[in-house]
Amino acid sequence: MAPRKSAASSSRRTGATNSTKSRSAKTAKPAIGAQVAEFDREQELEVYREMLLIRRFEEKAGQLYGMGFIGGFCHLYIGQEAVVTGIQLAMKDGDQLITGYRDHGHMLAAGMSPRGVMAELTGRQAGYSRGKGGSMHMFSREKNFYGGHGIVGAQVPLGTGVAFANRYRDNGNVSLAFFGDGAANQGQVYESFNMAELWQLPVIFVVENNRYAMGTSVSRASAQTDFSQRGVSFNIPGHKVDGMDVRAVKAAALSALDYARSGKGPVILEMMTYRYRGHSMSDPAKYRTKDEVQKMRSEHDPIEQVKVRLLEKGWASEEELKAIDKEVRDIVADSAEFAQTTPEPDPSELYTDIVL
Ligand SMILES: Cc1ncc(C[n+]2csc(CCOP(=O)(O)OP(=O)(O)O)c2C)c(N)n1
Ligand SMILES: [Mg+2]
Repeated sequence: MAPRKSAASSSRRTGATNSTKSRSAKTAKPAIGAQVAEFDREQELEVYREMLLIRRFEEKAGQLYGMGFIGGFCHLYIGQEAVVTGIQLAMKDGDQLITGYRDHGHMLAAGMSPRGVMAELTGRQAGYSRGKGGSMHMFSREKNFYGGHGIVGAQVPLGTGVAFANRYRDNGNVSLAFFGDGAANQGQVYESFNMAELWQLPVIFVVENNRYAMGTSVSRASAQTDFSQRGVSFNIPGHKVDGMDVRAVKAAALSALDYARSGKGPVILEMMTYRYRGHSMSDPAKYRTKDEVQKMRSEHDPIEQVKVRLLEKGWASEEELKAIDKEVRDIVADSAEFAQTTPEPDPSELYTDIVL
């Protein structure tokens, strides 16, 4: 912990470190990305339940959107569940999450209530932003969830700022900033990389590479498609991880969190993942074939992988897994019922929490 403290006090005085310490000393990169965490029965069941909750919640949100209960934008996380679930397992109390607009899974993984999230989607007073933020704008200080951001890439400098505050306060926490392959081409991302490495900030940059930014594939939009290497010119170590395997995600996150927490600075984790649904509810997804989606679903589905392991090892029966599904569906049905029946904000709320 010593280097973190000394660099922190330096940045407190100057706003930056003038340290002449050789940054190339960091070339011994931690071997992250290739390992797979071994899960016992309880852990397999826990991730199965967690990922299923996200999936069923998102399916229900999609239905409610189609029925007209949810307005505005709504971006579903279906297919990407292993990323936030595996990372959350590796985090410690006090570590913070921040992401873009594809954020419902992150909120549930952070422990926010399904009722509160669903009620925000339907624009109700009991929602996390009192019904005035919607899908892309929810926060929970209690659960260390810093949003929910509709401006592509905006969460990256914000998450870096959260890491700066951790450093300044010397609280030992790490901030995790999630963003997409499209966002990874933005200038503000590289300004953040530079400052994070310069000041050795405790931040993990998680690139959720789901192969598309709206309707544009990675290869059409990116000169360098290996996002794990995007920090090379800043001397930030980066690792490519199978983001469909929750065990690989957890193992990579544990190593990266250790590294950042010990004061060595940021790490980039490129999570190779895939979204099954369109970019948002209004996207017919004509830029890719149905076969491509079907292949991912049948060969790499993050939840199915856990299910197969549980069954093959004899750690759970089909009936037990069905019972978990039922339990999860009940939680989601309850949140949907609540979100349709709880009151809308009072008209007097039109003028609160806004900047004119
Ligand atoms: C600054 C800015 N530019 C453009 C947009 C429109 N936009 C919304 S999402 C998106 C694509 C981002 O893709 P990616 O970062 O890969 O995230 P994903 O949607 O795949 O999770 C774009 C261009 C925006 N919201 N903000
Ligand atoms: Mg993307």
